[in-house]
Amino acid sequence: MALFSVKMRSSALGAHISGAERIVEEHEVGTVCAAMSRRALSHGKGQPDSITITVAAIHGDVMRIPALSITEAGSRALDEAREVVLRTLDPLTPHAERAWELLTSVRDMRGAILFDASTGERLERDHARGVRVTSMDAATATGERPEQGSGKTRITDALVLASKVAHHPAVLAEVCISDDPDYTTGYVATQSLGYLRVRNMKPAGSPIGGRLFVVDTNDTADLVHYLEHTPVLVGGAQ
Ligand code: PML
Repeated sequence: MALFSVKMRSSALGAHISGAERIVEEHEVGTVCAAMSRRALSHGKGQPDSITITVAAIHGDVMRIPALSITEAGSRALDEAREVVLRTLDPLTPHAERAWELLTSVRDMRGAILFDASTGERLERDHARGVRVTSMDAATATGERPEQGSGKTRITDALVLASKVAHHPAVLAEVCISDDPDYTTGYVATQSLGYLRVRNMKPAGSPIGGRLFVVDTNDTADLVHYLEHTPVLVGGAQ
């Protein structure tokens, strides 16, 4: 069965607005491209002036991994959200506060910050762009999913991405704050903790946000290659 990777990214005046990733069968390509463009045009961050959709055949194997389990932190305000994140990162890096400061000072990044656990330095080559995680989907995409719209919700997309990221042994944790001004729930994820949803990660209406991966590696190139290129299906029967 031929599988295709479908990627969308949208921008306005050169600033990133949104992105989406699917892995689908050939007969789903048209529907998914149409759904992705509709979705790009109705994003909370505003109207894009450019939408790029790329379709590429996947040659070779697709990795299948389990989804992280989802739990909720129940944080009622920004300082409680910050505490949840710092409590999770503290055992993993002596620079947890710096990680939080960094993530709450960025916006409109296409990709994620790679944050060195031991030094607190950024490892990604392009700080404005970050490292974009691509080539992934929920395993249910291939055949079992009803054909209406893209069939994806924000949480499913985030869980798929977080599961792919956490699966690499160099990644100790991920923190995500949505850069959609209308969406204030984010998450912190690790392989052992799972996907912990954290409400009130930022004030309503704020454009800040992005993703930060706390990593421990001597081989950044291998990690970036996995994040950007290895096709991964998440969940379903392994
Ligand atoms: C985004 O806006 O793409 C980030 C989504 C984070 C989802 C957090 C959640 O509700 O679980």
